[in-house]
Amino acid sequence: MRTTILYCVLFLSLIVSGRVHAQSPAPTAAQADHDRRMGWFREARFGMFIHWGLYAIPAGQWEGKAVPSAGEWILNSGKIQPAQYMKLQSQFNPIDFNADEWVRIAKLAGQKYIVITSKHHDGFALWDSKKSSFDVMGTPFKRDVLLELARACERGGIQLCFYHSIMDWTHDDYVPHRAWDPRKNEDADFDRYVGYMKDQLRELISGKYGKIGILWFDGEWEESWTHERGVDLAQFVHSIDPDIIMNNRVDKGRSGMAGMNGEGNWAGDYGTPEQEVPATGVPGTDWETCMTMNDTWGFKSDDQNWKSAEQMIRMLCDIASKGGNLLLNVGPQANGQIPQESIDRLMRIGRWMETNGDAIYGTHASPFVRLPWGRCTQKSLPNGQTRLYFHVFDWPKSVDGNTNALIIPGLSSEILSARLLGATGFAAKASREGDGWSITIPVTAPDDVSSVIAVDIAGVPVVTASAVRADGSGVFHLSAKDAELRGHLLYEPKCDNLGSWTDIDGTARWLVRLSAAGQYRVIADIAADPKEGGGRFRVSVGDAGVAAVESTVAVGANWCDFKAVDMGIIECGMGDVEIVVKPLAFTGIAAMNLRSITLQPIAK
Ligand code: H79
Repeated sequence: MRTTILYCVLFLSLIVSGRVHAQSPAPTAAQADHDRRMGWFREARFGMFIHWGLYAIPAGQWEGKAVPSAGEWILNSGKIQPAQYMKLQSQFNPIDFNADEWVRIAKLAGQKYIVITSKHHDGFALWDSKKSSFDVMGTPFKRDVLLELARACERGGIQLCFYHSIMDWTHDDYVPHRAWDPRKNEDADFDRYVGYMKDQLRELISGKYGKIGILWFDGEWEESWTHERGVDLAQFVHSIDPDIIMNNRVDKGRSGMAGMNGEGNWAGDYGTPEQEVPATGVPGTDWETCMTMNDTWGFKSDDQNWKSAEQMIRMLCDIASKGGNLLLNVGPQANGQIPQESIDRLMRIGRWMETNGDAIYGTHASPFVRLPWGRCTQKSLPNGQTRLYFHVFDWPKSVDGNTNALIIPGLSSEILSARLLGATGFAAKASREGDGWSITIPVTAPDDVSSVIAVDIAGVPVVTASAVRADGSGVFHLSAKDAELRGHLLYEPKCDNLGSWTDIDGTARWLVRLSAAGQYRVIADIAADPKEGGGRFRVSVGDAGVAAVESTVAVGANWCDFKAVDMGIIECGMGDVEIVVKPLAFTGIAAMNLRSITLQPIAK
């Protein structure tokens, strides 16, 4: 075993979030424009994604065989000839389609906007398009689905938005054609394709379908789509309606599925993490996580891998606490019905939103880096006070069976009032406790998924970082859940670890309070898949890495096969120090999964 001495230094800056409202410079015209467009979106926080098209007919099966991958990708994943796939048009007849019913479901769920696929990658137009015969009017159904939905949204007070794919697998002029497509790329005229796409978009945003909230572009990653084309398309859309929000996929700025833009000046109003929730929000950046309820966007008959309503409610709280929106997908069946499994979950989410919606709509990101029992969102009140919403996932256990308290660590601000959403009879009282507050709460949680306590404080929140303390034996347990994350890595609930650690600059950190000087053994609980993972990593004090221990990632059977790695011994003075974990080198796509770091005191 290699022994390394790591000297701990005092970590000085304790105040992590005073929410300093410094006098900021006047916004640029572009910034002001963006803020004006984004108003309703920031208020809404929760929307319904609808993936619906011809792919709902095969529903994941082609010629009797299940095609792996998402249902709407069947043409690509099943290597189906585009001409063959297009014949599905003659089978599209969703006699149970009822736009008012879809809107009713979205509203009951508490969703404020709908983003529906006007056109997905397969090129099929779900509206009456004068520019293409590959549209819904060429099906036996012959009804303008988008027009019916637009009317229903207008009646129901839901903001309608369109998902529109740039990539188009069936259009003659889109390149590149799929590799198995006999059409030659040389025969295609991509400029003509872009003209066609603009013509179709003009049909969608010129008023016939009401005022469209978002154009949600996708399929921008192929090399035929360029930054110049993205900027041009965004200008084109705004020349018709300057209020339309566009996601970042109109341009080339998105870096991977994490969905946020890399360095550069890109068109588009917001980032689009797909199937993941960022570890933290990015202050000053708008974003929206899009997420499926099972593992497909377009309906698949054999996908029963449903997330629970509990998971999705907590995901919504988590996202709001990081300043983002949740766009939750449904994939209606070929008959026009939203799967019952989706409806059941949306109704449960809706019941929660009915009581707790105030803690989601129009809120801003949490002023806390982390809270041991849940999440926080906030709203500025007109009188200069701030309302903090504490989303309690893990309700505290009553010590005596009669009284109970929620500890809010690190909140310096004065609490003026506290109340429990959805529990009219209970009067919550707040008193100072340690570096924060204690709030009286009922013995049992009003909602076993997440109960919300709304707290009004004077001014803007002043929060100090709350350091991890040693247990009774002097051992520090630094768990994945409690880490502050920077860069691309995620908390993964499945095996309770930090993972998707694909970013060499991605760090996990904990503030630790050492009440006495001494030596500590550093144990890291690590897993790595033998094919995909591996590399070296470091545990250090602060970011400089002057004082650090290093180890090779222990590779096991899979991503959840954890092994304890003894990294060596550190010597610490007393005080608050920040322990930082960072990968140094990868041998695969991600370095490791980290479940915990343990600091064990060495007896003198
Ligand atoms: O419409 C749903 C999916 O059909 C679609 N987006 C959601 C909203 C989707 N398209 N592709 N994918 C999902 C997965 C494809 C990912 C990749 Fe890539 C495209 C991997 C490489 C190219 C993402 C984009 C990562 C790098 C560029």
